[in-house]
Amino acid sequence: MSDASHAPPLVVISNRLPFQVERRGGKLHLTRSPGGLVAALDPVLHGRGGVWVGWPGVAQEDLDALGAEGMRPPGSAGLTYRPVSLSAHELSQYYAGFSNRTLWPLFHYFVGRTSIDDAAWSVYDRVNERFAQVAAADHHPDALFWVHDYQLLRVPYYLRRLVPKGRIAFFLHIPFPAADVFRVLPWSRTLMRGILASDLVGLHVPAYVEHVLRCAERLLGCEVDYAAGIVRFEGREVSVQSHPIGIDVAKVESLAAAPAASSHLPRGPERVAEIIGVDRLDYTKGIHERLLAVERLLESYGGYRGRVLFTQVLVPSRERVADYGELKREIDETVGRINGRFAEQGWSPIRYYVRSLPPAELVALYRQADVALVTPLRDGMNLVAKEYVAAQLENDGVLILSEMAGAAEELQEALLVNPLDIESVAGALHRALSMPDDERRARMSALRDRVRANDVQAWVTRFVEAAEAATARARATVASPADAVSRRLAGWLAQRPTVALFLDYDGTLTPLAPRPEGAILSEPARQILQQAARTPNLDTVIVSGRAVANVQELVAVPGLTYVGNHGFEIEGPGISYRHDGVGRFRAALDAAAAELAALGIEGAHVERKEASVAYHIRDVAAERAKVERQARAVFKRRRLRVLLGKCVVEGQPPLEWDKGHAILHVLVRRHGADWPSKVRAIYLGDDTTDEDAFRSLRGIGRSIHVGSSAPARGTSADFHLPDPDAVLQLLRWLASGAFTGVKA
Ligand code: ADQ
Repeated sequence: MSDASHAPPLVVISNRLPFQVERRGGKLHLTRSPGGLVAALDPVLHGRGGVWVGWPGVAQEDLDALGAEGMRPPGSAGLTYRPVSLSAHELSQYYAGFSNRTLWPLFHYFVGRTSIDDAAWSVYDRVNERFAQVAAADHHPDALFWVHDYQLLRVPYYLRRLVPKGRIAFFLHIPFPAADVFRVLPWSRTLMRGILASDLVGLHVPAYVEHVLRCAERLLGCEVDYAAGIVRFEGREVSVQSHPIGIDVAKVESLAAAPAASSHLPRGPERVAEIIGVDRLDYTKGIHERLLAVERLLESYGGYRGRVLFTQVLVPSRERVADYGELKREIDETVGRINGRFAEQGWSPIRYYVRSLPPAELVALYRQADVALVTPLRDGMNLVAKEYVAAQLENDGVLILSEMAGAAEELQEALLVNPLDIESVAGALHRALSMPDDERRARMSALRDRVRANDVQAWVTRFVEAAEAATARARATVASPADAVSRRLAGWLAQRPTVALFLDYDGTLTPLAPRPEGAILSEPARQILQQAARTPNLDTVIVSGRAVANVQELVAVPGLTYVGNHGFEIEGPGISYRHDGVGRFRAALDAAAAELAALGIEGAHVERKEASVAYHIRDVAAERAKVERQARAVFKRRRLRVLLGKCVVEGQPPLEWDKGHAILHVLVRRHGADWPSKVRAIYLGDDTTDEDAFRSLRGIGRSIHVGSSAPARGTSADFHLPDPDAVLQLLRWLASGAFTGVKA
C-alpha cells in the first residue's frame, strides 16, 4: 500500500464481526475481540476507510432486542460494521452444520467425520449469498473485498454476480485438501466455482496452493499455469498464492517482558521441567495422541518421574457440535488414567485446564515453559507455535512441532514430528528436555528471526498488495465468456475431424419470451446458422421441446437437423424419426388436454403437441403454484410423466426417452456407433430438460449451460455462457471453421 489514505476502501468479510457479545444483567454488551488479525487490520481499515461485514455473534432473535445503536463497539471510528443477521436455525445449519461438520473435518482430512447433508448445504449457500448482499450494498466502485475462510467459500461467487467488475480477494485460514479428498464433497465443483470468482485466492503454504490449482484443473477442467500460480476461469485470470499468516509479535514480546511473565526457573537437578500445550479444544489438534506421548516418555525414559510437568490448556470451542463433547470426555479419561498411573506424593505429571486465558497469562505460560508441544494432526498454520517462539525473549525453550501444521514449512528449526508416531514424539520430548544450551539457543534464535520478520502486520500489508496486483492483472486479462469457452474447447475439438453441434432453441438461441410465439430468431442468428449449415465438418442440430414442425418454421434454415418434442421427433438430412411408443398414449394425451382445458384457468393455455401436452402458465396471475399442482395431478391421473419447464407443465408418455437419448440417436445414425472416435459433440442448452443431454454427453462430449445463473439444483454441464448473445459469439467462431487444424 503505497499511500493508504488514497487507496480505495477495504471491505473485510468474515464469519464473525471482530467483537464479542456478552450478556450482562439481561442486556447485551459488545467487547472488541483481542485477536491479532483484528489488531493488524485496524490500521489498514482506519487508513483507507473500511467496512467489516460479519455475523455479530447473536442470533437475529436476540439482536432485535439489542437495537442498531449497539452495533458500534468502542474504538471503531472511521470503520463501519455491517452485521449479517442469521436466525438460530440458519446458524445451526450454516455454522455448526455445513461449516463445522462438513468442511472443517474434510479439509483437515477427517473424511470419516464428514457429514454429507443437503439441507445444511443449501442453508450454507443461502447464508453465503446474504453475506455477499450485505457486502455489496452501496459499495465504493473500487472497493477491495477481502473474504475470509471456510465458512464463506461461496461468497466470492455471489459477490461477482452482484459486482461483476469488483475487486475480490479470498483467504483460507485452514488447509486446502488434496483433490482426491476435496472431491468427496458432492458440492466440490460448486465450491470451486465459489472461490475462483475471486481475483486472488490466498492460502498459508505452497502445498495448499498446489491443491487448489490441481482441483481447478481436475474438477472444472480449467487451464492452469502451475509455475505462475494462475487459473484461467470463465475468461478471467485468477491468482492463487501462498501468504503464511503471522502473529502480533510486538504484543507478545511486550507481554513476555512484563515482570508478571516470570522467566524460566533455574535449571538445577531438582527442578521440574515444564512442557506446555495450548489449543482450541478440537479433534484436529492431536491432544489425545500428545497425552499418549507424555505417557510414553514417562514409561520409556528413566529419570522423568517427579521431574516433569505437562500443562495442557484448552479453550472451549464449538460446544454445539457433538464431536467436541466426546473429545472432552476422552481427554478427561486419558489424563485421569495417566495421572493415576504415575502420580507420586506431591507430583502429578499432567495439569489440564479448560478455559480461555487472558493474553498476559497465556504469554507468561509460554515464557515459563521449557518445551512447547504443538502436535496437531492437521492445521492450516498454527499460531500457538509462533506465539511460543515470540515469547522466548532469551532464545530459550524448545518447540516440538507437527509436520502436519502449515507452520512447519517456515519453522524448520523446530523438532519436527509426526504426531501419530507416539514413540518418536516421546523421543523428541526426551531430546528437547536434554538438549544442550547451544543447540537450543541456535534453534530458537533462528525461529524467532523468522517469526519476527513475518508478523501479522507484514502479512496484512503483503496480502493487500498482492490482492491489488492480482485485481489489476485480472482486469487487464479479462476475456469474453465465449472467448474463454472457445479457448478451452479449441484443442479438444481439433483432435477429431468433425464437430456435431446441438443447440437448444428457447433461451439458448433466442432470449426467453413471455409466450412461445414471441421467441423469434434474430436475423444475425439466422445468418450464423446459415453459415454453420455450409461449414464443412460441422453438423448442426437444433433441439427443442416444441413440435418439430414449429421449430423448423421458426429457424427456417435448410440443411440442419431438427429434434422436436424433447426428442420424440427428429427430421434432418438422412433422418426422419418418430418414437414408436407414442401411439399407445395418444388417448391419454388427448384426455389430459381436454381435462386441462376444462379447468378454465384464466391466462393458462393448452398446447397439444404430437407426442405431449404442454400446459403454459406464464400468464396465470394468481396462485401459479396451485395451478401447477393441479396440472401435475391431471397428468399423473393419466399416467403421463410430468416435466417442469420455465412456466410450463408438460405431460409426456412415460417412456425412457429424452433429449439425451435423442441426440445419441442422431450421433449414431449419422456417424456410426463408434462416433466418439470421429466426432466431437457439443450441446448448448438452458433448460432443466437439457440436463438430460448434458448427462448423456458427460465424458464423451462437452456441454454448456446457458443462463445468468446456475440452476438451483446444480448442472451437469462442463461450461457456462451467460446468455444467447454469448452463444451467438461462440457459434460465429464455430461457423467460421476455426476449430479445424488447431493443435491440441
Ligand atoms: P485455530 O484453529 O483457532 O485457527 P491457531 O492458529 O492455533 O488455531 O490459533 C488459536 C489461537 O487461540 C491462538 O492465538 C492461541 O493463543 C489462542 N488460544 C488457544 N488456547 C487458548 C486459551 N486457553 N486461552 C486463550 N487463548 C487461547 C485457524 C486455523 C489455524 C490458523 C489460524 C490463523 O485452524 O491453522 O493458524 O486460523 O489463520
